[in-house]
Amino acid sequence: SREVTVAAVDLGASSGRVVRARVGRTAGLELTEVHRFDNGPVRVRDTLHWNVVGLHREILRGLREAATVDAVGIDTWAIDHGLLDADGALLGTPVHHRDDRTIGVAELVHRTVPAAELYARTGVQELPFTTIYQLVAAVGTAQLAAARELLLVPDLLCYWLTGERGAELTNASTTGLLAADGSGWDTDLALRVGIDPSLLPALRAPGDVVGPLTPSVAAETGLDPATPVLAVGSHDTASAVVGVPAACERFAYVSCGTWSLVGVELDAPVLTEASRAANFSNERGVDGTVRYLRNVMGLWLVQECLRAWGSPALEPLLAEAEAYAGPSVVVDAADAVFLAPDDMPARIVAAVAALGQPVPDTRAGIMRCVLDSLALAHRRAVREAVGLSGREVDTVHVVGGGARNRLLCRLTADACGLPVVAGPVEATAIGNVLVQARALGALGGDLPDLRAFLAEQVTTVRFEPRGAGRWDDLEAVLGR
Ligand code: ADP
Ligand code: LRH
Repeated sequence: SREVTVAAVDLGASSGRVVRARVGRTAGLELTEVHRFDNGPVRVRDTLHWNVVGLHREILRGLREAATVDAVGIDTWAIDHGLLDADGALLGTPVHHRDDRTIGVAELVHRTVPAAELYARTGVQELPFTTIYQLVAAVGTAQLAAARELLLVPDLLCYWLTGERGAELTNASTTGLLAADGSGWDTDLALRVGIDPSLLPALRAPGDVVGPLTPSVAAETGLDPATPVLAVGSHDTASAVVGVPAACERFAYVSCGTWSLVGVELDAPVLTEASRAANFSNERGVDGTVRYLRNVMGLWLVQECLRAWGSPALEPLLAEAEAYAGPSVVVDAADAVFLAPDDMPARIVAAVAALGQPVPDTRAGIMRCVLDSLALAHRRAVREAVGLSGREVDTVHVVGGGARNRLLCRLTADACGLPVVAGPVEATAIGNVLVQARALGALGGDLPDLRAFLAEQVTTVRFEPRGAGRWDDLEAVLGR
């Protein structure tokens, strides 16, 4: 049977990697991480940016390391974007969604288009930094006035490899400007909030060919200029959900990295008022699926505590948190108060105190509070996703860097009262690879077939749930 080799570029909010994968029914799935690099916000004159040119350079390096491949696919975090001028040049440096320019913008937009109407049209949860709000925040700037096209980050990086522009569908669904049924841009909505709909490029779907490499990219990477860049689930979460090694549809997922994205996979969006009130998003998945999920603050809380403490090693701290014998205390890990960088331990302690709980006074105590809070937030999101969608689940799959955090996986199993299957850590890169391999004809079938293939190729760790009593008490602390 056919066998292919592809390069998956997977950029998370904290690190990026280029993975070379050999895939085939007989060959199986053989992954080699050929290049890895840090990523994160860069503050320039009081604005948080992404270093996209630096990321492009790392991609070129990674592709050179990957050597001969049959195709390349790129996924990154969602929502953020670059603006191109009439010549196709990037205007300014893309802004990070954690920047404060969007504070108060959602409320402003809701005066023109009420939140309930926005949800009915786009099915997107309220996040203060959704693309629509970022664009409204930029109305009146010289930059937006000069802009002729908006490219989401993976589409921008694909454009720099190929010269071809477009908007991949899974990621487009995170902008708050795509119709909830995925049928196209909601141009009326854009016009009503003062965004020129001609900024929004033609849509493409996972598996589509973006184009061959430009001659200069081919020369710099040593790749054959005919190598196609393929659209994948360019939203990292879309690729991560493809990379969940689930045996059947009765699963919830926690795509656990800088963010925890928690939910279920559905055939159609849930646009009820209860769903809106619970702040669930209907993001478009690969093959027309819906990723019905909520954003939980995720390992950002851990990352920012470590940074505040001078970057001590994570694993010894997790061991101390596991042994921690102080009282269980929690914060609401879905709360936007934790969005911005800096002073994270102080913000967590303040939130613990505000809920009338005893304040942890050691690093281990704060770390334990963060992990208990994440587990509790995972439980709430899983239970609400099940309740609101009617999709029954019997397993919670944890994928991404968080699958390496055994304490968090165990707490998540306990809190949810369901077994957790942890891994693969690189589910996102794997989902990217699988969609490319299918487009090239090395794999066939639909998502269940891809997942069945995957389940045979990866090892996972299973955590059985233990008594849920403590979690009911913690749930009561948060109220709601
Ligand atoms: P993103 O895609 O958002 O950049 P990742 O999925 O790469 O995030 O996950 C990164 C996170 O994984 C880190 O912030 C860290 O909390 C966690 N992690 C990485 N290595 C380990 C480890 N050895 N033990 C526990 N957690 C880990
Ligand atoms: C995770 C992610 C998430 C978005 C956020 C901006 O990396 O793509 O799905 O909400 O980044």
